[in-house]
Amino acid sequence: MMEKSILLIGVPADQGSRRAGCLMGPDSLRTANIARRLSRLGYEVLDDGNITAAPADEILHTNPNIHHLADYAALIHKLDQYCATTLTNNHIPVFMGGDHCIAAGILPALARTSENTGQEQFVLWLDAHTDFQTLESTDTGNLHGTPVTYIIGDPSFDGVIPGPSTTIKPENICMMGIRSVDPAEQARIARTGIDIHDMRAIDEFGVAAPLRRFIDRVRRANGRLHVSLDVDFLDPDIAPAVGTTVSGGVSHREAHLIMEILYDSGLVTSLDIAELNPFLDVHGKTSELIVDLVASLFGQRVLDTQRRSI
Ligand code: EXY
Ligand code: MN
Ligand code: MN
Ligand code: MN
Repeated sequence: MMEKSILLIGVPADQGSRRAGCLMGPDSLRTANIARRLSRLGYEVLDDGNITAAPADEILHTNPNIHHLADYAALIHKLDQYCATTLTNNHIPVFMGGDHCIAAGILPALARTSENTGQEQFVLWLDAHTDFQTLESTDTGNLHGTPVTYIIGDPSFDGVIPGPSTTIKPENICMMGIRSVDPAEQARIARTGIDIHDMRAIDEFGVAAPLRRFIDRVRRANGRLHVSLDVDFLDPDIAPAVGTTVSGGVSHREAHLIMEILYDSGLVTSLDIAELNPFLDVHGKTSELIVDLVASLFGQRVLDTQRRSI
């Protein structure tokens, strides 16, 4: 199989919440030498620069808490267009965020590509949060709490901003690291069929068994697997550079094990890294940890340095 190259794309977006700083995420990962770490594993690594969306006129919503709706719509559209015109099967895109809103632009486009190749798109959502609020139910008005609702095609966006070109089936989403779910999200997400492994489940059963079950489902479906890595899925003690910290997160070793199992599966076709806010970091500690995890996702091993093709 042709060795795939890695395409780095910066998405310096931070309109998903009121706390600024995620727009520095892409350059922080570049400063942590993400390209060099991956090229040392034998990959050709291309950096396509940053994607930004011009702020449009404000779109107002009946929920007065919501802000930046127009920016959200512009970002989604720009990312969708980028994916449609630039991505090919020759490389693995690594989207460096930027707020988790970026997933709302990336995933519908990836799902469309998968559909065009007769494949199913699957998503491993690594996050402390379910990101399952609607425009009506959100009480913070922070749009980074809504991307999963958006990508499955929730009608709350109808008539407000353009919906996803192609939706992700809820049953094709597996969440790990969950430990902060709003009441409005709890009421709805249980009915969707999304495969959720919260921290209680991880404490009881670990990460390997549930992840391998999900990977087996992707393989049986001949699916394509996107990993949406929200940095706040990690414990804030090891990854403080996020705007919505929740204690009791995934450990360094659990995170590396997830990445190593994913690499061994050979099924990962794309990645986004979200919520990294270097303004909140301690001497680049979080950015360097994320780069190390990404290297594990692409085949870095302590003992076995032979890179198997992904
Ligand atoms: N559920 C809360 C809200 O809707 O504001 C917190 C969401 C945090 C979302 C971050 C990106 O993961
Ligand atoms: Mn955010
Ligand atoms: Mn998130
Ligand atoms: Mn989160």
